[in-house]
Amino acid sequence: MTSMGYKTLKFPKGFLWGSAASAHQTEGGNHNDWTEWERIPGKIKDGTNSSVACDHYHRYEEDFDLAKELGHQVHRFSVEWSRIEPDRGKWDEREVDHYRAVTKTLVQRGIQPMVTLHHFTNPIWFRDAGAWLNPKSPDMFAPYCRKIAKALSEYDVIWNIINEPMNVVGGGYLLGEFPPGEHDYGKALVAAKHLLMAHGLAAKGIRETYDDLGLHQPQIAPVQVVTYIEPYDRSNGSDVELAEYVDSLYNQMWLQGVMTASIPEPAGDGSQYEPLENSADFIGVNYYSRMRVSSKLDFMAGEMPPKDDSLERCEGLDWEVYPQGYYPVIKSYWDRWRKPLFMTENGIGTLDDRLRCRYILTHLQQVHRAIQDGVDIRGYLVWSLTDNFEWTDGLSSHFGLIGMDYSTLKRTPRESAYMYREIIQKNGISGSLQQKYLGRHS
Ligand code: IFM
Repeated sequence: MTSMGYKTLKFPKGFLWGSAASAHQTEGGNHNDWTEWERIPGKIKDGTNSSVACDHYHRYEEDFDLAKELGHQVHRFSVEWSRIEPDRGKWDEREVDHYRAVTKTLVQRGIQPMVTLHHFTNPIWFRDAGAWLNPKSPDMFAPYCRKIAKALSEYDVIWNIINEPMNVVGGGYLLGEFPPGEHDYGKALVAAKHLLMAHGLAAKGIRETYDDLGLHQPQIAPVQVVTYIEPYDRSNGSDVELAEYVDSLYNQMWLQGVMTASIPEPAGDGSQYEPLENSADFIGVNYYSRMRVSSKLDFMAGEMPPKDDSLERCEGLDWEVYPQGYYPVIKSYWDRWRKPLFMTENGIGTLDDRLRCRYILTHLQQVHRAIQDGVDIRGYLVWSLTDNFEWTDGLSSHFGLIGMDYSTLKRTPRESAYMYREIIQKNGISGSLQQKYLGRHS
């Protein structure tokens, strides 16, 4: 059926729809390396911090009631390592119970839990031990992963291990915008190597934990942030070369390590790392925008060419809205690895909710196109369920399907949340919905 030229877009049976969030951005009351980073003047652009955030730690039932009402079938959240292991080797069992209750609450509402074990934040003791620069960091991370795998094993969880490792690397060790605030290419590569090893050891630990418990193996996935990278000037060979280099470093290297069970150059020497074997049942893909790079600028220092003014933007972060980059990044992962994909994050920070509707629809059109072309995509998650603490942008960024009044903590679903519910209910996007939000088809 068509409506003003738009085709109804049907998604495969069993396709999972939902949203994603993380502990530090929503819970409030954490004490980790980011908490201390936020207190340093100038680190968070609007001067806010995550001390209360959405108070999700106490209000997760309310949030999951809303997710259910909005039709969500899967919810991706993270466990906060610093709560579980506040000192090395010391476990806080009450916090373990807390995340058991969080997971159970989702399951009771018929929502599939997808659990991330590391979403940017580190316990203070881990930071003080040198964090991801410490050669022992993968071994320090692994016991916590086993602990949580066992604690949540009764709930049929899908496991993500480390969220966007290359943003941990880029933000923390190259651009210096995340803790520990380094600007050092060599250190960035060391961190990338240790994050890769940490993924492998964690996956192995989860698999062994399930085996020991006599349970079926769960689904485990790396979650990669992937940006569509383009040369600023296509006719300039140096720009083209730089774009290829940045793509290989930022979008490909880490994942290549997971998929080939090795530590690829330049983070390593290409040698095999056995724990990485069988550490990806699917690939989690987080996509937001494109990035243009120019050889006339110092990319490693974060210098970027001007944005395209004809494109709409994400507030604060100033990312270009670029749905046409989604299909090629999806397709390139599929062509290279032939592994199922899950769109684990996609969304926009804006108070213009009509823009959020357009953003979701135009990106889903690309996901649908990839599925039509044979890519095995298992689901799609909007970032995020509610507005939350957006790292360097603090509380002034609005990624939520549900708006948050931080003075009262009142949650109010936006129009986009209801538009998304209609898509979920139909497991598809009608022509009239596209016409309503995107206007007449050209
Ligand atoms: O808020 C972040 C999230 O923590 C990781 N992926 C990108 C989102 C938007 O910046």
